[in-house]
Amino acid sequence: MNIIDNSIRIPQQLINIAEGTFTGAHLIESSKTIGQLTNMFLDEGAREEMDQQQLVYRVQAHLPVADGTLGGLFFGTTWIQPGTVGDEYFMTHGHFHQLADRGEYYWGLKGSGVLILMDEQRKGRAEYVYPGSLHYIPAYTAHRVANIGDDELSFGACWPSDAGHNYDEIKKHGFSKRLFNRGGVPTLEDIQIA
Ligand code: PAN
Ligand code: ZN
Repeated sequence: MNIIDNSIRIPQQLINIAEGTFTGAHLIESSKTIGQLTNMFLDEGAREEMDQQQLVYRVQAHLPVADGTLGGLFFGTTWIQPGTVGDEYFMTHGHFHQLADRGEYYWGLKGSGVLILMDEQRKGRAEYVYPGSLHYIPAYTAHRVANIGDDELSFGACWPSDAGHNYDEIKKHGFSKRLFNRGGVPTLEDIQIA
C-alpha cells in the first residue's frame, strides 16, 4: 500500500544489478527441469535419456499487482544453465503473450545467448544476448532465449501485467527456427511444421 506523508522511505524491494536477483515483497520464483520440458526440444529421445532432475532455467519475478491488471508492469530475471539436449542449446519454453498485442523488453545481464523471435505468420529471426544488450520484443511476437555459452546466462525482462502467457501455440507447433550447436558454432535452422 502507498502511504502518503512527508517521510522519505526505504524501497520495499532491492535488485542486485549485476546478478538480477531481487529481495523484498511480491516475489515469485519458478524453475524448469529437463523432466518438465516434454516435447520442447527437437530430440525428445535425447531429453528422455538425461537426468530428469537437471535444472534448465529458473525465474525470479517481481509482481507488484495481480496478474491480469491493466496498466501495471512486471519485472523478472531468468537464469539459463549451459548445456544441450542433443545438439540444441538449453533454452526457455518460449511463448506469445495471452493478450497478443502486448510487447516486452529483455536485456542481457551475464553470459551469452540468443533471443529467438517469431511472428504470427511464423516468420522468425534472432539476436545475440550478452551483458548490456537490449531487446525490444514487439507485440504479436513469440520469444525464447537459448544459452550458447559455457556459463550460466541471465537476462532481465519487463512486461505489462495484463500480458499473460500463451504457451499452447509453442507446445503445438514449436518455433519456426531452432538453435543448434553444430561443431561448436551456434547455428539457426528452419524447422517445418510436421
Ligand atoms: C519472461 C519469461 C521467462 C521464462 O519473464 O517468462 O524468461 O520463459 P518462459 O515463460 O517462456 O518459460 C517473459 O517473457 N515474460 O513475459
Ligand atoms: Zn514474455
